[in-house]
Amino acid sequence: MHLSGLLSLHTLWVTVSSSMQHYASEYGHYDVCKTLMKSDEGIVWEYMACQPESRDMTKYLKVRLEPPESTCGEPPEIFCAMGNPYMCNNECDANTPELAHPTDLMFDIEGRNPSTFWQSITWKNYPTPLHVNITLSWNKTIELTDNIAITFESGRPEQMILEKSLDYGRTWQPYQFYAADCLDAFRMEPKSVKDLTHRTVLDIICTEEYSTGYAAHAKTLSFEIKDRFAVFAGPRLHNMASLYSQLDTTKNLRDFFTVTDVRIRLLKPATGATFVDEQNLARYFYAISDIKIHGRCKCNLHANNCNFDNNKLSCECEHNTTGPDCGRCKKNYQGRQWSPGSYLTIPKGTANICIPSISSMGTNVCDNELLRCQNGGICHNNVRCQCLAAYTGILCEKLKCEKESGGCGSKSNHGARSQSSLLTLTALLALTGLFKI
Ligand SMILES: *[C@@H]1O[C@H](CO)[C@@H](O)[C@H](O)[C@H]1NC(C)=O
Ligand SMILES: *[C@@H]1O[C@H](CO)[C@@H](O)[C@H](O)[C@H]1NC(C)=O
Ligand SMILES: *[C@@H]1O[C@H](CO)[C@@H](O)[C@H](O)[C@H]1NC(C)=O
Ligand SMILES: [Ca+2]
Repeated sequence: MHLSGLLSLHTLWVTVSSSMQHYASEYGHYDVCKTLMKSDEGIVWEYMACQPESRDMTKYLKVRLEPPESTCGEPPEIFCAMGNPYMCNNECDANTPELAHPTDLMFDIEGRNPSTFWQSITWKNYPTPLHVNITLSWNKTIELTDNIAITFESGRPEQMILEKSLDYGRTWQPYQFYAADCLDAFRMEPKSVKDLTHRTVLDIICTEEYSTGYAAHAKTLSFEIKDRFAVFAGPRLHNMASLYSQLDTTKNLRDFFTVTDVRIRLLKPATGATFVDEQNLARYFYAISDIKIHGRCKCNLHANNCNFDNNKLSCECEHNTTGPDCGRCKKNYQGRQWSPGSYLTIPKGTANICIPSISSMGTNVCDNELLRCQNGGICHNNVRCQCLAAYTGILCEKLKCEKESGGCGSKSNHGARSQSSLLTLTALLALTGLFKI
């Protein structure tokens, strides 16, 4: 055996042992794109659906305020102590580091005391509403994987809308409404995320749970991603496989957790009372000490790494895909239409790799090196794809119609299709002169 054989055997062993460890601990985690496998034809790559790990996404965002001059301290101004409207001797001064409250203090490491925070101008123009938009942009499609949590040092706002964009800030949709009184603020019935079911999980709700004003012990406002996951994966998210298969088949569900930007629309500060105290307007403002957003780069299940280079996140695409989200096939790999990887079949999914363009293909039906069999099918003697149980078609390109899921359309249609693929297969076999095998 020569050196390259030894080397690939070693790689095989390392890959197999690490992936075994991996699959034993977590079911369907999709963190490797390929492993070396032993087969009848020798050692070959096996390709799998893959995704980058979930991480703290606040490190990679850009923040923008509307109006831009919403941060306090330019010129310096006096504000009242939070929770004590009669102690109005605090100063915000943008040009004195100890007294400044810039936006980056929403994303620094917390845990120290006192906490560091961004602070808005005060409501000195009452009764003109104090509206501030905080827009967080990644310039990259990301998938949220945990609750968004916003910590207010000022008392939580009485009215707020969390919004998202999926198109780099061109259009916006609400994610959730927050108000001390939903009917009054937004003409919406108050709801809790706990009321959501399979049917209503994507409903946009107004909640009163996070707007109880000045209570010093309750500072956090949440957008509950995990409770929504739990509708599919169970209360302790023990059945992620069920969530993944739902994500695979339901585009709306996938898109719901996908964003390029998030916007916090602050509409009314905490007042803690029915009436605004016009003698002490310096007690009303917004202050945020921390924002938590966890997610992963959306790479269409074609990458397990996402890099941050030149201030920009991008997927390290595998499976011969390319683009910031691995959203298309590489040049010369357009032998069939691009498609995202699939979480199915669980636990390894299907890579749906891009295959070489037709011009560079030979004439047999399939070829292990060029991997024309799809969805995990294996090329048998270059004439036939051996498909996994759930797939059919010459190249295993079709999902088998499951009786219980209602089939792939009307029976007659299906019959006609499979008959025509049989004809194609026969024709192909005759053409390549392999009919006698
Ligand atoms: C905040 O953004 C919304 C759209 O998401 C826009 O309608 C509104 O005018 C903005 N508010 C401010 C203060 O710029
Ligand atoms: C966003 O990313 C693209 C590349 O994907 C780049 O051309 C563009 O300049 C970036 N925009 C901003 C505002 O950084
Ligand atoms: C992608 O193409 C390169 C050659 O450009 C090849 O070495 C590699 O194995 C291919 N990967 C996949 C997943 O097909
Ligand atoms: Ca902080």
